This record gives sequence, C-alpha cells and structure tokens, in this order.
Amino acid sequence: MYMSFVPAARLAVLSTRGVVVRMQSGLGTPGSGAGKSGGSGGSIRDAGGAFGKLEAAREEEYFYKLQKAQLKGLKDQIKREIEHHEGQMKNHQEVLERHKKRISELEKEENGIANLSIRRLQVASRRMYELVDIGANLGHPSYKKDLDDVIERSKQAGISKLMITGTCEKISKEAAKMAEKHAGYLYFTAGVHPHDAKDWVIETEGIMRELLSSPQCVAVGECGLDYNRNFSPQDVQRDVFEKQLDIACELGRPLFIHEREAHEDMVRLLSERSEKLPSAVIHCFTGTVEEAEKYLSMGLYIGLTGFLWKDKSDNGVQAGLKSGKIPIERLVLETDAPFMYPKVNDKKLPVEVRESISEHAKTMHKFASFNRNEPCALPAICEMIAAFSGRKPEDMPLTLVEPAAAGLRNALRLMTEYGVFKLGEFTLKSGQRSPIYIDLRESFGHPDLMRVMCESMQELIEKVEKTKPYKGIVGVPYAALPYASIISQYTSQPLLIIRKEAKSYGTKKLIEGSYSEGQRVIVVEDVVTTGQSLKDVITTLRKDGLVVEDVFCILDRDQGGPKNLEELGVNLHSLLNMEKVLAFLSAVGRLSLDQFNDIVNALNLPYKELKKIDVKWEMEETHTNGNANGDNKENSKIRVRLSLQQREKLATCPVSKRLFSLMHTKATNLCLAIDYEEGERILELADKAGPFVCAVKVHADTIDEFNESWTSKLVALANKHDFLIFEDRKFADTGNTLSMQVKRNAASWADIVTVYGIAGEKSIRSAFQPIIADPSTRLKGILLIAQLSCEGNLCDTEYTNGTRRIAEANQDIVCGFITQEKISDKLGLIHWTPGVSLDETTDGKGQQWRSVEKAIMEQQNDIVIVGRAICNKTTPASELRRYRDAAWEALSAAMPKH
Ligand code: 6AU
Repeated sequence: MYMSFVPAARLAVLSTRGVVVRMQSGLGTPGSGAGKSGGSGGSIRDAGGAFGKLEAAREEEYFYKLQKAQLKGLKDQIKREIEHHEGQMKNHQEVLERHKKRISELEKEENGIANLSIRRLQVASRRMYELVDIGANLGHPSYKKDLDDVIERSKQAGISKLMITGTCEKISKEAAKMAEKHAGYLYFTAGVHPHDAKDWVIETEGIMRELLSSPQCVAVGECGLDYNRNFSPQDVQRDVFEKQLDIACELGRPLFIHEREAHEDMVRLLSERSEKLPSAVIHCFTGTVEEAEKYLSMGLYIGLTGFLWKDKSDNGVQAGLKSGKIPIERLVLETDAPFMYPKVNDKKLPVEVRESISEHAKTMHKFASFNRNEPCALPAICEMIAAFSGRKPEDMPLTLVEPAAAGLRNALRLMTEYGVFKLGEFTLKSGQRSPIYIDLRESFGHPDLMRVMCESMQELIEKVEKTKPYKGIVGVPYAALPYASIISQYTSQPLLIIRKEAKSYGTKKLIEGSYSEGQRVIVVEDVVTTGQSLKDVITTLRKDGLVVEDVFCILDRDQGGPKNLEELGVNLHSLLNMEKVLAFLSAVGRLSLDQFNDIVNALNLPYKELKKIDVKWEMEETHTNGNANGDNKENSKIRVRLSLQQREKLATCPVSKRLFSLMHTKATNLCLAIDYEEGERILELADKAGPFVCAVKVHADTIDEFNESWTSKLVALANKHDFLIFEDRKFADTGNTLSMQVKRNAASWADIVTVYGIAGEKSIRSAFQPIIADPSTRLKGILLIAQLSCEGNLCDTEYTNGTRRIAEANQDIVCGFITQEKISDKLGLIHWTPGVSLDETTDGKGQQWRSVEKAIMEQQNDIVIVGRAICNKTTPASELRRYRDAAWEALSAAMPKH
C-alpha cells in the first residue's frame, strides 16, 4: 500500500521487482565526458582490451552505486512512511480506547438511571390495585436489550401476572423459556397466529401439545382468523384454527383468539363446538358493539387494549363501554405490547377520561411510546376503560384487590405466605390463651411485605389527614419504629421517636427529634390490643405540648383498643382488624369454622359470624401447608381445603380436571373397586353403582370374559353414569415395555391406570405422555403408587418421596397418587386411598382397613377406594349409599362452604 507514496520519477528506474534497469542510449558515466563524446556509446566499447574491461567495471560500479543509493532512498522513504503510519495507528488506537471507555461509562450511567428510576418509582409511585396483563408480546425483538427492565417496570405498575403471547412455534417456545425463568410471574400461550397459519406442518401439533403441558402455559393461542391482511390463505387459516380449537376443546384449555374482519366465520367455527368450548377470549377486540354482543352471548370474554383511545366510531368499543353493552365484568385487560399504545393524554379523548388517569398510571405510562408499548401501560388502559364505563378501576375483573382497601389484599397474601399468622396454642402477654398468634415482626425479614404495608398505611393516613394538617410521625418503640421511619420518608414528614425510658445523661428527653409545643403529630403503632400502652405514649407526648388526635396501626386485634383510646379523645385507625384477618384466612382455606369459633371465644371477640370476603381464585397459591395450619396439626381433625371447582382450575392433567368436575357435580368421592372374576357380574354392579361413584376400578387380568366386547360395555356404562374407568394394572417397567403394555392392555378403554414410580421419571413420561396426548386413546391420566395399604409393604419414605417428585414434575399426565395419606401440597394432584372399611380392620391376608373419617379427615385423602366392604355385602346398593355419604360428608366438612 505504501508504494503509492513513492514519487513517480523513482519508479522510472524500477522494474516491477524494484531492480534498476540499465538505459541503452544517451547515458554517460559520471566524469567520463559523456556529453562531449557526442552521444555515441560505441567509441568506448570499441577501445577493446583492458581499457574496455576497466570501463565495464566502472560502469558496473556506477550502476551498483546508483542501484544501492536508489534502494536506500526507497527504504528510507518507506521507513518514514511506516513511522508515519505507526504514529497514526497509535493515535487511532488511543482514540478508539477513549471511545470504548466512554461508551462503557455511558452504559453504566444508563443502567444507573434505569435502576434509579425504578427505585424512585418504588418510593414515589404507589399502585392502587393489581392487574393481570393477559397478552404481551415479550418475545418481540424490541425487548431484546432491556427485557429485565421491562419486566421490573411491569411489576412496578402493579401487574401481578403477565401472559406472554405465543404466535408461532418459535415464539411460543421462547415464551415458554421466559416463563420458566420468571415462574410465578410470567405465563404464556402456545399457538399459531393466522398470519403464520401457512407455516403449520405435521409436527406442529405435537410441539403445541408439549408446550401446553407446561404448568406455565395458560391458553391455546394466539390463534384465529385474520381476513384483513390475509398473510395466509383464508382456507389455510380456517384449517389451522380448527386444529387448535379442537386441541383446546379436548384438553379443556382456554383459548386466546385473534379475529379481524372474520366475525361470521369465527362465530360459526366456535358455535360448531359450543358443547365443549372452553373459556375463550377474543383478544384485542376492535370490532363493533354488535359483534361484541354476539361473542358475549356465546360466553366469550372480550380482551381490550390501548386501541380503545382511537376508536371513536358510533358502534365501536368506546360506544360499547359507555352504553354498558360491553360490560366490564366480561372484559380482560391486555397491553398487546409492543403494539396498541394507549394515548391516554390525547386531546380528543373526553376530558373526564383524561382526568381520571391516576398519577401512578401516568408515571408508568411514560415508559411506553408509539414506537414501543410496554406492559407497564396497563394501569392507564385499565383506568381509561373504567372511565369510559363510568366505573372504578378496581371494579375491573382480574384487578385482584378488595375494593375497600387498596393494597390490603396483597399485604394479607404476603403475611400469610411469610408465616405472620400462626395457628396453635399461645399465651399472650396478658396471660390470655389464644389459638392465633399474629407475629408482625416476621415482616421485617421481607422488604416486599414491609413496602406494601407502609404504602397502605400512607394511603390510610392521607385519607384521614386530608383536612387536618399535621407535622411529625411518632413511632412507638420498638416494633413500630421501622414502619414509622419508612412512612416518614413516604410522606416527607419528620420522624419523632419516643423512648421507653428517659436517658440518664445529656438531654434526658423522652421524645427524640425536632418538634415544638402545639405541634400536631400522628402516632404509628404495629398492633393494638387494649390500647393501654398507647395511652402511656399519648400522655408522654401531650406532656411535652404535642397535640395527638390520631393513632394509626397495622392491626387492631378487636379487643377494645378504639374504645379505650376514645376516652383520651384519640381516634384509632387500623389497616387491618382481626375480623378482616380471620375472614381472609378462611377465604383462602387456612382457617376452619371451628378454628374461627375457637379464636372468637378465646379472645372474646365482638362478633360471632365469620365474615365472608370474596377472594378470587388466584389466591389459591397461598393455600399450602404453611404456618397457619402446620402448628395446629395435631389438634384439629379437619384440615381446610380448597373447593373442587377451585382445584379443577389448578389441575393440568386432563383426567383430573374431568374428575374434579364430576366429583363436584355428582357429589361423590367414592371409587368402587369391583374385584369379581365374572365379567357380567362386574357390569351389573357397575350399572348399579354408577350414580354413587366417581370411578369404577377393575383388575382386567383377573376377569374371566375380558375382551373388547366387555370393555365396550363398561365404557357404555361409564358414559351413561359419568364415572371414570380405572384399570388397576400397577405397571412397572422400562419406558418401551411400558408403552407396549399400556397400548395393548388399557389405553383404548380405561381413563386412568396405576403405575409404580419404581422405573423412574423418564420411563414413565416417555411411555405415557404420547399416549395421553393422543386424542384417539381413552387413557387421559395415571395414578402413581406412592404408598400401599398392606402390612409389611416395602414402600419406604425414600420411594414415596421420589414418587411424589415425579408426580409434581409431571402434572400434565399424573392425576395423583395411590396413597395412605396426603403426601403433596400440589392442589391439582388427587390423593386416592385404598384400605377402607367401616366394619372391619383386616382381611387376614395383609390388607389393612381403616375408617372413611380417618382416611379423609385425618390423613387428608380426597377419594376413598372401597372394594369388598361394598361388593361382598348382600346389599351392595345400600352400602354404596352408606360409603358415598360418609366419604362426601368428610370431604365437604373440610371444604369452604361458600
Ligand atoms: O377394599 P378392598 O381391600 O377390597 O380393595 C382394595 C382395592 C384392591 C387392591 O388391589 C387395591 O384397592 N389396593 C391398591 C391399589 C388401588 O392400587 C393399593 C393398595 O395399597 N391397597 C389396595 O388395596 O383392588
């Protein structure tokens, strides 16, 4: 490259290899008088002999020197060029390094700002309610760089669950990964959008089913019809949509539907399946009021997005909300981010709508733009919808808060989760016996709970103190100090601390902080029982000239606090009282009626009725075997459970969903084990038992006339009476053998089979998952044998726990367990228990029987499997009723009554 810097004159004497070329004419030697010789080189050469040789040597020397000088010049020149370029490179390198450093500094700064803004938001922006975003396209490339920030902001906005939309195989898979990473917050849908319908291939269905088996997968979709853009041919769209519809109907999974300008076809395809259609939402609805009404009349939900701001047509979504024809009770909210930006500040929106948007929603909305909408804009969408409907945002379905007290539900949920409420036998400071202990100090270990409580307190204070100016927040030592400190930050009010005893040195003051006489302060306390200790605090404050009229506490135990303080002219405002706590614990299945009564009596509480609060089913996650029940395990026979309908929603195995539903509908949790050898006799009793049972269990390999005709008769009876057919084959082998055995022996006629966990997860899953997923087989779930009823059996704890783990990790195919006692907290799994008799305790062959009450109430099983205690009696029909009633009564006693 540097050759280009060599002057042209030099090149004249260079060959391509850089060698000097001798000129044949007009070239004399230096000092030889060549000029005078008249330009004829011939005379010198002609001299011949020694002189000629000398001349030649001189000439050679001359050319040698010339060549050398030229090469040296050239080399020097190139060296200079190198030096020049090296210098330049060094400069460039330095500039490059400087730029790189600056970029990394800027990036750090950028992250810092993002974090700071998130932190600032945590302090400045309080959410008033929680929301679920049922559709955000987080797999969109625009989120690639800052997905974590986007998710963090969505939480900040008050979104408690977020569903990522899967629009094709690839994006659905990516969504599954994201949901796995943020389990419990992110969920996803698996489906193929009408735009991508043309890409559906034979393998797609299997992949969709696999994705749908994930516990985080909440719906089939986004699927549907789009005759507006027609990116896939319409007939292909219909075909692919129908495939997905059928999967959803078969699995009973919700549908997330896209429809544009294809209303009639959509209605037709859905109506054709109206019998089996699961719950479905027309996502991002942009159609007319009439179309919405039609969908609503079919039982569908309407998904609304930020699109609402621009639809000003006479019969569009704005009009539908205003007229109430699209009622908010049937809406679900979604951002459809990064699309459908809600321009809630648009001048053309009605003033009352613009003005209804809260500060919180506006703050979060700022992070979204036309270029890229974000889930954190959902509160703005929610409030815009509420304003058009003339309703409050917290009235919106899936806003998960009790209307009366924003943030409270969240606080209660976290308190339950973190073991603040302990049930058992306790003695209070006063010496009083108490079956409940509320340990608010547990909250200090959980910043999220502290924040929620302090936010709610701030809100309460602002509401009460709106008209009465105060200056200063007094924290009562010690437990209330952390709350008071945080609230003082939130409210920008000075903090005062009251000491337990005066210092013996220095100021000897009892009140720390800066204040002056006549100043009105508020007092913050954690728990108030009778209010006695607060009385002392108030007296101390008043002695120093401070004005105290209002005390705020987290929990009033309903034991006379407000009345006692009233005597001092002080109002007690509480975030929670005992009644609310008990109502909540009962609503989420943590407290039985007996426990409630016990608490009321022991604490002499002023109410006798358990208050009912409507806690949405999303709350069920709090219903685990946590502290609230754990401490009391030995004392109570009844364990509180969720209702069967609630559990149906949590179940993922298809047969479990069906079972929960039929148990509820038929009011039975009895499974009859018909262990006769004569096939006809089994059918006869199954027909009689049909109305009383949720399942009929057989051992196919013990039946005389076992053949296809027999199984089809049993299937007909199962269909007639709506019970499950349970083949108790107790499979246990390697995956391949298992698969062959099941296909040949049970898959076509039984709904459910028993399997030992002994072969391990891989064998079990590989054999059963494809069979269960195959729509042409009847088999739709398995029961893992975790414990046996017979004396001296070898199912030890290690085996039972291993089996439990397999079940919990494969809830899409495992219905539950054959067990003696409840072994898993997963509420979608069902505990079936054999070894039950109301009259005898053993058969003398190792079988051990116990009562229905023990099996259901104490050992917390769900279904009793009863065999000979019914079948071997002379009047099985009356025994059926007896066992059905006993089992159902025991189960119902533990389920919520409302
Ligand atoms: O009430 P029984 O004793 O007449 O019948 C109980 C039924 C029988 C057993 O094969 C079966 O339940 N069984 C099982 C199952 C269902 O797998 C496990 C067990 O531990 N004990 C038990 O009896 O058909």
